[in-house]
Amino acid sequence: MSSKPRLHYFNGRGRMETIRWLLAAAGVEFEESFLEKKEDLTKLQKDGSLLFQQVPMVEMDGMKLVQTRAIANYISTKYNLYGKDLKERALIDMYVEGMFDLNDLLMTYEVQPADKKEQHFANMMDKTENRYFPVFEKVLKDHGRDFLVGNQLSRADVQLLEIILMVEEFKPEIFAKFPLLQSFRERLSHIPTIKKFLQPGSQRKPPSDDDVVDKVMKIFYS
Ligand code: P9H
Repeated sequence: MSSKPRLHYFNGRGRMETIRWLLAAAGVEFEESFLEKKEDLTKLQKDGSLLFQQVPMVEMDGMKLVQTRAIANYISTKYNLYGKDLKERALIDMYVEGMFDLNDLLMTYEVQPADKKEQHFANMMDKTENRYFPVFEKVLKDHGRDFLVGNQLSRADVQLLEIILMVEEFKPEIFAKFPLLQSFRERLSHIPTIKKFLQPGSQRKPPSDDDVVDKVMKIFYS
């Protein structure tokens, strides 16, 4: 039984991508079991591997962890990505919960029905440009350090970089308004563990194309 964490999800971003980012940023190698068909999900549901009959599920340290935020909390605490004290943790939690709310909009765009896509896109870009990015641009300005919280890398930095790169795929011109987010992106991309995860051939997943969306529909909605 290898001691590497084993991630159970489909071969795409969705709710597991943030977990992949946190493990990669912490320099932790992991293995993946991809759900390819509905039976792969029902098998896990039937053998009691999924507390709430849902994935993401991560097998690590003898546990079958479910619920994306719970998994992210465990990994962030174990690998010292959660700040140096309770106050830093409170700041990090506020920032990453905002990021999860934005990421929910970004990650569900691909699986939107055609007639809802345009409205969903307009809303997610409006929230990005007028609610979330102005907050993180100001935090970087006021804090004046390399990282969002304290003076060490935390999960807030990793999850912000994940979101910046996703938004860049949708609307790169948006960053003209956020110069500090741009320099943050550059700076974080040079951290060795993150640089490695950004290399072609890493376990980072590409945006979901129609094949992946079809597979998601078959696994979770048929
Ligand atoms: N609170 C895929 C792409 C983007 C966004 C979501 C789903 C929720 C957590 C089976 N799991 C389509 O909906 C697939 C969750 C976990 C939980 C699942 C069922 C989803 C998706 C697959 N559905 O944060 O972990 O919604 O297992 O029976 O509910 S992910």
